[in-house]
Amino acid sequence: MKKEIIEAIQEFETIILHRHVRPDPDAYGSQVGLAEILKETYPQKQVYLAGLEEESLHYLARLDEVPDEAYENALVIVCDTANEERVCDQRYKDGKKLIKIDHHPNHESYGDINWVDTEASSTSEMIFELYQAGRISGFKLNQSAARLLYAGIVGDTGRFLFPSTTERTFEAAQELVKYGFDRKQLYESMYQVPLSVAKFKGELLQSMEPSESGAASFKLTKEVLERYHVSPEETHSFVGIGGDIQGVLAWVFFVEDEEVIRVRLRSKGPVINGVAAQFNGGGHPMASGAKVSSWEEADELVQVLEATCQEYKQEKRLEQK
Ligand SMILES: [Mn+2]
Repeated sequence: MKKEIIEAIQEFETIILHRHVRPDPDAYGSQVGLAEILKETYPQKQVYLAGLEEESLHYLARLDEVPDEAYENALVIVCDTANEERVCDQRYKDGKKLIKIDHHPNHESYGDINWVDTEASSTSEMIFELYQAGRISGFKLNQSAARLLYAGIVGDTGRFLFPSTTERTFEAAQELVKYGFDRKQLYESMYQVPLSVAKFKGELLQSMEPSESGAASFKLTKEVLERYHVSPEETHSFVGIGGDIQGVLAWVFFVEDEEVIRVRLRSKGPVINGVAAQFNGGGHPMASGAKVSSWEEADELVQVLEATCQEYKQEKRLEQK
C-alpha cells in the first residue's frame, strides 16, 4: 500500500493535500507534515494545502489558497478523514487520482488508493511510516515536518497517554525529536489555556455528577460558553477531563453550536462508537463523535450511554465470577 502511494507521489507534478473539517493537531500534522516532506524531497513539484484555516492552529501552519485549475491532473491526498462528508473543501474529488490515508474505522473507501490503519495512534504516525518506507526512494524529512508530525501524534494520543499509544508511536517520536524542534514551545502552544477556559473547566467539574454505573455528562450550553468567553473549538482540548475521575467509565460532552449540539464521547472501557452511531456519528471504540438537535435528544443519548455502562459493568462482574 505504502509503495503504491509512493509511486503515485513520484508520478504527479501537482499534489494537493486535504484533511477533515474542524481540524485538530493530527489533521494539521498529517496534512502539513506530509506536505513538508514532499516539498523537501521534490522542490520542483507543486504542493498545495487545501482547507479552511483554523485560527487556534496557526501556530502549527498556515494553508494555501488553491486555484480550481490546480486540480486538473493533480494527485489529491486526504489525511485523517473517515468519510467524504467530513473532508474540508469538497473539491478534493476534482483531481485525477485520490488517496485516503487514515486511522479511523474504514466505513467509506472513497479513494482510488485507501490506506487505513486503525492500529495507528494517529495519521501523523502513519505519515512518519510512509516517510520511512519512502526513504530508499529519496524521501526527506526536515525539522518543520518533524515538528508537525510530532504535534499530531501528541495530540491524538493525549501526550502518549491513551491506549492507542504503541511501540510504533514511541519509535516515531524517538526519531522525530532528533530533528531538534522547540518542544517546550510546541507544548505551550498546544496546552496552555486562557484563564477564562481554566475557570470554565472548574465550572464543568463542579456541575458534573457521574451516575452509579459510571456515566457522566457535561452540558456546554451557548449560555455557559458565552459567559466564560469560550468558543466551541476551544472545548476540544479538555474533552479528556472525565478520564481522571475515579468511578467515571464513559462520559459525553455536549457542545451547543450554531444549529446543532455537537457530541463528543469518551470511554475508559465500554465501547461507545455504537452509541455514537445511533446519533448521527461514529468513530473509535473509545473516542467518538455525534450530533443531536435538541437537549431532549441529548438526554436520550445519556440514557443509551448509561445503559452501555451498566452492561459493561455487568459483563465485568460475570468475568470475575
Ligand atoms: Mn487523527
